[in-house]
Amino acid sequence: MTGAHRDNLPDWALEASLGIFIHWGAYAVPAWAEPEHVAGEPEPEGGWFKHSSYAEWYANTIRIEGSLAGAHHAEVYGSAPYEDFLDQWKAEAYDPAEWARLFRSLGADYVVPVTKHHDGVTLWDAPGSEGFNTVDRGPKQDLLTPLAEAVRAEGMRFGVYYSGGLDWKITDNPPIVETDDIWRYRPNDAEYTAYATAHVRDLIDRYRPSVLWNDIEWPETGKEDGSLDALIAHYRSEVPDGIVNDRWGADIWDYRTSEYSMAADHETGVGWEHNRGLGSSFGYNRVEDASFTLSPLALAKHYADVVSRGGRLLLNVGPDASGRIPEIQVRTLEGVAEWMRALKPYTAGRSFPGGDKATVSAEDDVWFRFWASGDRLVVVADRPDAVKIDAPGFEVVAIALPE
Ligand code: FUL
Repeated sequence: MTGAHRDNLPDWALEASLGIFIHWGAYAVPAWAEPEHVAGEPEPEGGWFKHSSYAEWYANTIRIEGSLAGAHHAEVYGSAPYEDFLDQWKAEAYDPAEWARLFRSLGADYVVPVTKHHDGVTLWDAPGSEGFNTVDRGPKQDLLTPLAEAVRAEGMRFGVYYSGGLDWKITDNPPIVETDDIWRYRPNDAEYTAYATAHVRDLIDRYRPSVLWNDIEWPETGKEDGSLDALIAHYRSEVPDGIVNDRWGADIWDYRTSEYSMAADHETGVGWEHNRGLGSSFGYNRVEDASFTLSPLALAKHYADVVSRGGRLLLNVGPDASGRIPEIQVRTLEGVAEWMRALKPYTAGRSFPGGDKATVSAEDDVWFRFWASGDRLVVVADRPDAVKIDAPGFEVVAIALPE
């Protein structure tokens, strides 16, 4: 193993097929975005950022002139600064053991909460974050420690998401209205590098995360002065079977990620990871109703599709400000939990493509996916009886989609 890449993913990551992402932050207080657009699909007129369906981008979207989010904010909150939401975020119903039971009921292998999103609020008392974290304000507690404990008590692994690239507490730039602005307005200086490095080091030392999931690259100074390499080396030595994602903007990654309809070319081999929300947002969006949310059947198909192509699904939940996972999301998760749990044993030991020694076919109107799991050929279909399977030497397991 080098610092930059693992030679192979550890067994647990190859066996895993389902992770749960959690985007929970001060943005859960307003919990508002236009839900119509799915990331990576053709941009709406006026651009993606102005109409972003990501509620966790609220602090940015409301600053874009003419945005509906801005109008919504003015109407409901007047000129109140985003920071007020941190104090209004009470987390009064936070019950990580209940979350963990729900995630486990789906057969999840690992859980990755956001520990600092682009708004800069840290969900623990990160070094140097005094006055802008959930211990000093709002929930008034380290939200990560009890979650790590609850997740591990249910036999799952615990990972962390950290926004190394964007931190709107630190920067004071115009809003991001086009993709290039992300790179233009990313803090890259030595001071921020030291700040972010100390945060991630603290996350490693306190929580020993199995997944280190950085977002929007890493500040340039850290790439150049060797401190990012040292940070990753520290992680490797502290958590030898931990894995690192591919969003550092450096030659550092153990596996590739894709998000909604973006970056599909990253989906190769076994062990990549696809992330998306149950609806079109990661953070809770109160505007999303069932029409914007994956149904149990749609989630089952999405999961089978990702698994059949060698990937893991990192499925996001967006709790509300009290800490409850909204009913609309719970309905889908509970509706498909039994089915996903039953599929689980057949998702391990995948080889991809599953079918180089098998032929699986059906009429066009039959939905099916298949893969090899050890010496089994697993077929998931809406009508398994209508699928022709020729798989000499394989034990065939045909599984019907849920109703
Ligand atoms: C993106 C972020 O900008 C989104 O808000 C979300 O966190 C997603 C997982 O990564 O790049």
